[in-house]
Amino acid sequence: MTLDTTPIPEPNGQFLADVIDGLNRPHKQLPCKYLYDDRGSQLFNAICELPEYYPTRVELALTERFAPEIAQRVGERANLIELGSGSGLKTRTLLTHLEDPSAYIPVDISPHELKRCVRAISERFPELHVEPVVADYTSDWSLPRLPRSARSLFYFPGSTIGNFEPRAAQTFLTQQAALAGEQGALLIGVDLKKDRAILEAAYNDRAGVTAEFNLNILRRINRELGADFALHNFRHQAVYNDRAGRIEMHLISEREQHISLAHHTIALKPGESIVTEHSYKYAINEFADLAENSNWRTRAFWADPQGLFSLWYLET
Ligand code: AVI
Repeated sequence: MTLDTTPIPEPNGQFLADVIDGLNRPHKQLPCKYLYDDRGSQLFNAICELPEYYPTRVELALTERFAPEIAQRVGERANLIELGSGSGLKTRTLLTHLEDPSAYIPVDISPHELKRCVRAISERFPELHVEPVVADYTSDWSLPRLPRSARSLFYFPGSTIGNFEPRAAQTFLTQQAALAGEQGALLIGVDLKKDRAILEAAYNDRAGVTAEFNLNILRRINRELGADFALHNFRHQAVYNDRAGRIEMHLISEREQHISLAHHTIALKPGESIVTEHSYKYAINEFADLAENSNWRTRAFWADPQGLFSLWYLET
């Protein structure tokens, strides 16, 4: 008899606990942060290029157009703290316009993404002090000792705030205000409420990239937690929930099925859904209230003429 000594990878305890918890709820759900393994991040980058997914394009145009005014408001020698590691055009546009920035501090949970970001920014701005921080910016984290600066400018683009439930959004923004301190500022991108047809098209693209991105969470659970989801038994669907003001991303079970996952069996009925993401949309007055209730003062905001997307400059 031979013993199979191939090591079985230790499943990530928190990931497993979150998946079991979510799939045992009356309305099944999975935390959207698990959409972003390497393939999920690549698919998300592809989503940002899609014709239907307007947020990236419109936010970039707003950033390019208003960067000189933003830079003037921020003033010289600010520390730029980006929540999530950017290295894309928006961050570069901002850094190009800021007057003599003291340091750039990208904060991200993925060391791999941070490395990519540091390389890209340092190549473009060789003189800039770059200080990456590996941390989950949605939980407790602290800033490293930074060069003395006139102001800390927090940067949270992409309407990622929309992926927080409203109460969690307020808690999160309040924490950032405390971290930013007295001279603190926040530049944040916020997706706006609009016609259902535009919203639903943005999350149900014709090329099927968002569907791939959504289904990939099941592939990840199979690979990392040893589950046996058959992806062809699920269908992607994104719908706008008018009352809640959010896009809801679902994986719909196409048939009755039983999934095994770490000594658990998950039963799904035909048509039953697993919610994988909420993406809240704000009216201008709703976000202004949220900011004010989170210890931020609105100094300026900008939106495109069609009212698709908004960019906000807030101070503590
Ligand atoms: C990252 N986040 C702001 C995106 C959004 O629009 O809520 C994630 C996304 N999900 C599907 N498409 C894009």
